[in-house]
Amino acid sequence: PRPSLGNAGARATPRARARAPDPERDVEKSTAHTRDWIATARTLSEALPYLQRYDGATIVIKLGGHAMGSEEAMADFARDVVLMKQCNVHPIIVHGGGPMINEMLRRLEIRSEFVEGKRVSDAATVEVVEMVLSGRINKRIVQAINTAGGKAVGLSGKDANLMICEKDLATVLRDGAEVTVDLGFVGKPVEMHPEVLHTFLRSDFIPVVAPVAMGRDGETFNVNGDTAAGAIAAAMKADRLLLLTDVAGVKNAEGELLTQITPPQVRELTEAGVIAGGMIPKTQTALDAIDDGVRAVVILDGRAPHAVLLELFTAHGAGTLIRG
Ligand code: X2W
Repeated sequence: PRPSLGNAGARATPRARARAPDPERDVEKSTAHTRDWIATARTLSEALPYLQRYDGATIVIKLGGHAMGSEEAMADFARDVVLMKQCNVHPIIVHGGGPMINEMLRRLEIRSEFVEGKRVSDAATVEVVEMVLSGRINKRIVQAINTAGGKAVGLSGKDANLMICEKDLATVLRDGAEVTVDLGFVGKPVEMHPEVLHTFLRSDFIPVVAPVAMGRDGETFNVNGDTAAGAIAAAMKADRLLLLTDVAGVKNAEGELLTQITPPQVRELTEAGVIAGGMIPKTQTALDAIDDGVRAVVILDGRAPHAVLLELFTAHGAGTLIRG
């Protein structure tokens, strides 16, 4: 690995420049806190091996609806993403927005239910899902990244045929018998066309993807955010898939956080019922992504300050790393 000039200096917008610290003016303040500044410089210096390791890497970050906190937390997340790109580490953001879809469906008095972690989506529901995900949430993230001085581009699985889907079905146990449940317009990705993402990554752009996609007959499909992120990470052969959620990671039977586990261990913990509920779709996404060539997957708490930087650029790490 070598230090890369990457995109250095290419992207400071006038707004970002206006807010940048002024070394001349801040000199008095900095001498008053010399120790703090040395600690800051040391932190930056210690990041060097990580910056070298991830030089030119592709990192897919799934930002779940539960991990999207206040405006301040969103601004921090956006800054971290822009910092990554500035250091020649290429983020692709895939977002969810389950709680925000729930809220809009409630306002419109449309009832909604989940089967196996997936929202049963009739035509009216999928219309609302697309409006909320591709509209409100996608643009909120794009705006936050651009405010931090980045160049985000919002798209969904429909754009440039990024993700073609087929109807997904769920199999559940009812009265001891397996039954297939029709989830409506819930899609599973079956054909990926990631060229558009490669084009963005070669330039300064940061893609932000909403998990909505098209079927072969022109239907609109609602795709689970984790599933979409896994499919995109696999298609991009990403170095890392980070699943940002509202829990610390995978825990053992004693409730202790597991910092690193292998796919066979994930299967054991699932069979033993230790991995359960909402964690199952995440670990399943992780196993599929690793099978499909993603180097490692990390499940971590996106509400923790600077979770992404902590995971990528410090020895500390965060959450649970799953690697073969
Ligand atoms: C999800 C898409 C959003 C999502 C939904 O309708 O809620 C399906 O369930 P989170 O915030 O990541 O949970 N789609 C099929 O995944 O949001």
